Amino acid sequence: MAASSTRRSSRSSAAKKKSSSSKNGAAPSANLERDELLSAYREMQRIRVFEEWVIRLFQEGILPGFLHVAIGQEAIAVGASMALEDEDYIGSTHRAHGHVLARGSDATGMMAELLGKVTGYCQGKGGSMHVADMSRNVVGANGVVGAGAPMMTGVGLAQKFQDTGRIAVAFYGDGASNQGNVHEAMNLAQLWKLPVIFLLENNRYAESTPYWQQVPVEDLIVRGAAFDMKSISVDGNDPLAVYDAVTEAAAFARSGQGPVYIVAETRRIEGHYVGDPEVYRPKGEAKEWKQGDPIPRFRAHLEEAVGVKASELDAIEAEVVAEMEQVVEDAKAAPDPAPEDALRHVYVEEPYPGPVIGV
Ligand SMILES: Cc1ncc(C[n+]2csc(CCOP(=O)(O)OP(=O)(O)O)c2C)c(N)n1
Ligand SMILES: [Mg+2]
Repeated sequence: MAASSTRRSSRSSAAKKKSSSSKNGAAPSANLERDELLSAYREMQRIRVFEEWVIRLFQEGILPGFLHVAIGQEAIAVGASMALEDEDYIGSTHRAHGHVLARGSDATGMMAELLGKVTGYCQGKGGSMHVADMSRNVVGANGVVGAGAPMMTGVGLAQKFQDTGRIAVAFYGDGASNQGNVHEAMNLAQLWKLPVIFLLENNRYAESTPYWQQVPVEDLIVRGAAFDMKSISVDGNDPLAVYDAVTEAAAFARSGQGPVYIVAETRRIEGHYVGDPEVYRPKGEAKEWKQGDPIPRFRAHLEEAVGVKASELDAIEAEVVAEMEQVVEDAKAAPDPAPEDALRHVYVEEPYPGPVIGV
């Protein structure tokens, strides 16, 4: 499968094999090379700057629609993606930009989609909540909360039937974790030992409802026991911890032992949607949560533990800013869809043009 030109965090199979077979019980991330760590930092910055543009373009009235950013949650998207093979599948949520970019999807195609341009991933008809990129096995963002879990369970079933060796990852939130269909999906996935990772991003909010008002358990990890499912808790604001967790989960799922449940703890620094007045939020909470922002935290790690010079990280940041300026310029300049195509792409047009999952 061809990698997109913007893919930067793609890891060779050889590097992955080395990482997942670390000696002396060391975490797989201990084997990541310097350039892989810098790639992860760049990818987190790319997602952040992309979403800062999303906010700016919305505020300028240029970007239409209902938009959700995952600012502060970049470590999960990037750490998880680094641990997956290119051929694996992911299913995302309404907060999807980071997951999709981390898989190597083209940022200009993404921005064009958000702007409703014909060069967008869904020819401008999907927008932020429905972007999909089958060239990268991104089965799609999803506006239906919790719907990714049964979808990716189905994708996992296809992998098992066809013995592809690929796995399916369902990202979902703490709010989605209360949906019945998520529990049904986890139940079947475990019953049939499907190669699925249920990756719960606990950002402590579902729209305006804080965690304590919607979840009756202190720690969501206990729910894995209901399905006797291998369960891993992880600091979702640390990309290396996420990488380690997903590396372990992927090896387990790929080996045929069944699904894995991961709970990644993070924080929703911004509002639920772009423009959210956040009247429900305790004063000072967002500011406090920003202290745990994964990007400066990872930067400090790179400087202090890896010995990367500040100037090198500054240069990466400047390159990302320039890249995203170009992305926005190119996406804005792209043509709009033709009015006569407004009613097309509702039903499949024969012959079916897309790939069939698992074939
Ligand atoms: C089935 C369904 N119910 C309700 C909604 C409205 N809704 C959109 S986002 C959201 C909150 C989801 O919270 P969570 O799963 O924690 O994800 P987060 O927004 O925190 O990323 C809700 C209730 C929806 N889109 N779909
Ligand atoms: Mg949430």
